[in-house]
Formats: sequence, C-alpha cells, structure tokens
Amino acid sequence: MNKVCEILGIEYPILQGGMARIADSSLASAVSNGGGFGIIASGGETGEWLREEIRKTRELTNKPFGVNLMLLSPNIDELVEIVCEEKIKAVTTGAGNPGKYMKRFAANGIIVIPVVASVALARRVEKAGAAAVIAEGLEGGGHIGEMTTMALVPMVVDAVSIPVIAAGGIGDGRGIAAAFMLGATAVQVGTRFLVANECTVSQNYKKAILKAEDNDTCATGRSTGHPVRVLKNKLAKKVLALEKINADPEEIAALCTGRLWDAVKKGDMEMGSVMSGQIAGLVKKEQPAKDIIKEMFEEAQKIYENRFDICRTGSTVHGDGKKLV
Ligand code: TUI
Repeated sequence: MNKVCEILGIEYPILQGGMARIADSSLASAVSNGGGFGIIASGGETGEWLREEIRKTRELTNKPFGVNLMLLSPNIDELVEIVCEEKIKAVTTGAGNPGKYMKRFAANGIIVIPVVASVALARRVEKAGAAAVIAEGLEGGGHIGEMTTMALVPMVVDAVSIPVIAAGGIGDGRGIAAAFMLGATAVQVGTRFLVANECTVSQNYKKAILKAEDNDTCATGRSTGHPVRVLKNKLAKKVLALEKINADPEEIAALCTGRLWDAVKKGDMEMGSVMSGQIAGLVKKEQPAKDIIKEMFEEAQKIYENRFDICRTGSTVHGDGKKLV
C-alpha cells in the first residue's frame, strides 16, 4: 500500500493543489469522489466562507478531504482555529513555515503536510511533526520558490524520512511516472484540475489554460519577495516592466490587489492575475475530475509496464523499441 494513500485514506496517490479563490467544495468533493485527496483552498477567504465550504463538502462526499492554509493570509489564526474546530483530516500549508501552528494541529489530531520549496524547510517541518511534505518546484502556478521540481524532489527525498509528494509541472501520466522515479510517493496537481468540469473558475480562465503554450507563463513579483507564476497578459507585462525599473514594491503590490478575484470570478484575462503552472501548455481538454485522475494513473501505469527497461543498465533497446546508441 502506498504510504500517502494509507495516511490520507485515499485510492490514488494524488492531492489536488490548494488553488486560492478557486478550489471550493465543488472541486474538492469531485477530486475526493474520484479517489484523490480534494482540498478546499482558504487563501483570501473569510472564516465564515471556509466553514460553509467544509460543511458543503461533507454533504457532497463521504471520502476524506483537506484544507489548504496560505500562511500569508491576514486572518490565518482564525482559519487555523476553524480547521481545528471542524476536525479536518489533513491540512496542506503554503507560502511559509507552519511551525507555530504544529502543536495546535497535533492536539486536534490533524495531519499536516506543508508545501516546501527548499531542503532546509523540509527538514524543519519534519522535526516539527509533519506527516509528509509537498516538494513544489517553480514550474507550479501561484506562489513559487526558486528550485525546479526535477532538482528539488530528489534532494528533499534524501533529506527527510517522511513521504515526499512532488508538485510543479505534473499534468499527465508521464509527470507522475517521473515524480515516482525521483523518489516521490505521491503527486500534487493543480493546473490540470483548473479545467475539471467541477472547477468553478470562470470559463474565460479555463479557455486561457486550454489555449496556453509552452512559454505562456512568467514569474512576477520576484522584487517583492513573493514570486507568483501567472499566464502572461497585460497585467503581468505591466508588473514585469515596473520590476525592471526597480519600482516601489508597494506600488506593484497595489497594482495587483484584487486581481486574482478579477480573473477567477469576473473572467478578466487582461488585467486579472491568471495563476497557472507551466504545464498549462499540456492541458488540452475539459473533463470530470475523476476522469483526469483515472487517465493520469492509467498512463503512468502503462509507462511502468512498457518502458521500464530504458532504465536497465546495458539494455540495447528503448522501451518503445527504438535502438539505443
Ligand atoms: O502557496 C502556494 N501557492 C499560492 S498561494 C496563493 S494566494 C496568493 N498569493 C499571492 C498573491 C495573491 C494570492 C497563490 N498561490 N504554493 C505553495 C508554495 N509554498 N510554493 C512555494 C512555497 C514556499 C516558498 C517559500 C513555502 C515556504 C517558503 O519558505 C518559507 C520559509 O520560511 O522558509
């Protein structure tokens, strides 16, 4: 049995990304009903909203699900209290170190799975009692670190004894197979779930993801200390231009206020903040969440069955029949 499946009580070793302002009860319950671990994202939301969405999710699924806590949220203390009161199975945390909340989670029997962007933080959260870590590379959407998934995952795997969940740039079965080859026990997927039928993000946002190609994302906000990966649009270009001339970070922050909401709810693809991973270029169809999960794991399974001998030293033939040089 896969260790992450065991800890979370799920069928497939896949967690849905905690996409702020997007991942609500509709998407979380669909992912959980499909055998993955659905997650309600609390970033940018009120405590009241979170409690309501937790209750709605409980009506929509009897499978386990979790809550993502964005540690930069101004109301983070209140959100932590709600998660504890509601006895959520597991939380994922992002954009910081959840250290100060670990005891409170433990006292309420809540599993903590922090997103880390460095080996140092992975070590620290393991010591503090994390059940697993999500090693997220800069290919991911939204708030990111400075390491790629390919480099970060094996380093984190070597540094900790708890299971490592790979994230950033995983959008199909090849990504899952690659993550497992790097030593990951599970994957976290965000961008591909943006176009799930049950994802309530604006239709314009979904269309933009489906249309995106390889070079259509960029990382803005490096100058403010909070880099964020978004689809390139008028807003992103404006922010990058301001950063180039070393504009006041407060001016940049003011320009970006409320822009995620504009993209998610109003469908503003020009001046909205359209957060997306690099893997958007690979996402080509809308599907129910359960089909996304099934298709990704069937694909990964096939890779293991058909192509495994590319890894055997001395092999003269690729798994696909092509001769090795
Ligand atoms: O949290 C995310 N992605 C997010 S949160 C979000 S909400 C938002 N963000 C900015 C503007 C408006 C709304 C959108 N996307 N991903 C998890 C993640 N965490 N990726 C990287 C990290 C991370 C980075 C550095 C975690 C810890 C860290 O270092 C903290 C430390 O203290 O060492």
